[in-house]
Amino acid sequence: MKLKVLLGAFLIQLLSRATISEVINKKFPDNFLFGAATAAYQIEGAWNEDGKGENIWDYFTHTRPYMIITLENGDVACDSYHKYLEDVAMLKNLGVNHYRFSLSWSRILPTGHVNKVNQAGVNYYKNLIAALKENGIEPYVTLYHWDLPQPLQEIGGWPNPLLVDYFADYAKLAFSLFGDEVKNWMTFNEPKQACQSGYGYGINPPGSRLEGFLKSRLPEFTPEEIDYIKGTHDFLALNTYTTNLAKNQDFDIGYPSWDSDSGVSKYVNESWDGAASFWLKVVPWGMRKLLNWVDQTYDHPEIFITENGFSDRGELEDQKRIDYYAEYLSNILQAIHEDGVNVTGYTAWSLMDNFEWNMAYTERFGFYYVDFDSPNRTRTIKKSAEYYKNVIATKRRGN
Ligand code: LGS
Repeated sequence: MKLKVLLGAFLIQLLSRATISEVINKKFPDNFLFGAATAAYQIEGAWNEDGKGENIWDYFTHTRPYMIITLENGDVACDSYHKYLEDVAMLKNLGVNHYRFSLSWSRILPTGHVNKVNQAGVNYYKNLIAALKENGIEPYVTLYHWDLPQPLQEIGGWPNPLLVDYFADYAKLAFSLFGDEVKNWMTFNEPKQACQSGYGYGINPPGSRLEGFLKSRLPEFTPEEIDYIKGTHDFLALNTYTTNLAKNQDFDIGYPSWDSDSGVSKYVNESWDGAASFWLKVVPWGMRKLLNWVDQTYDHPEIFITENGFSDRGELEDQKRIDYYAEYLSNILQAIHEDGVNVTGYTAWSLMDNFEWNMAYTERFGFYYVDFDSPNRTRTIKKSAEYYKNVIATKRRGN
């Protein structure tokens, strides 16, 4: 009996070793794209320079500083408005194929409306895009990463149906200004997160109160609208960081439920490793499971991972970040090679430490360390940048 158990354990060991080394040696497909991401409010700074209008994050952090853990804001952030050439050099050093960044709507249209274009803002993005192209880096542009022009909030914000037209006009303008150079566009970053944090928890702007509806507060699409949008996407953009377990609320074990309307409560396994962000547990197998779920639920779409990453407090020897990436990338490799999921790209969050919303500069996700105390926002390369560089160059998870 003992011998059997031992033999079993030995075989399992052999098997798992084989699988691990197989995965380590597996390559991403030749045309697989690696990139890094940021967002305008989190990095640009220059909040009121050169004609930029105020947006809801400017307004929120200035009028309710206590909503941000350190009372700080993105007024200067990484100062990328002035230092974008350094950003491009950092991207170039990583060897990324693409850079996902967002346009600040109010930098281009200070009032939110297309009748007043801020040429300095347009030039900023033209220059950034040109510098990226010169260095062989494809721009992947998000139109909306949570920073609505404040004047549009003053007419009611997103619940006002007029916003559909404002957004469409802004999007068309962006396509006409940058469309010759930019071939990959993303509409809204994490609409669910923006709705939930802005209108549900109220921790993000506009910060409305929890309203105690028992059913969905979202407007519903008409059958015509459903037909209209069907098939209009080219790929499915996926941001993912962690995994929760779900259970019937009756068996609550005390972990806070984030979805109390649904009767299901979420929890995590306390043995999972954590990051600096309280919600971020390291659950690499969750990546493979999620990719398979999306693949099956949405009829085998092209999936482009637009965010994935790990936070710490700012270590330069950031081994935990490296381990996170290695394990998550392994699971993507398995989803591609073993499960046939059509994942075509991966975008790490983030190029550099930046303004992490309510957590300000206390949670750092970057490949580059940013010194937010230095007036020129000095950037320093971290060990994980060297790791990612190698992943990109070899198309293997390495480590
Ligand atoms: O910086 C953001 C990253 C970091 O973690 C990025 O701007 C967002 O697009 C994205 O949401 N990011 C992110 N997401 C994790 C969200 C977890 C929220 C948990 C909230 C509990 C109250």
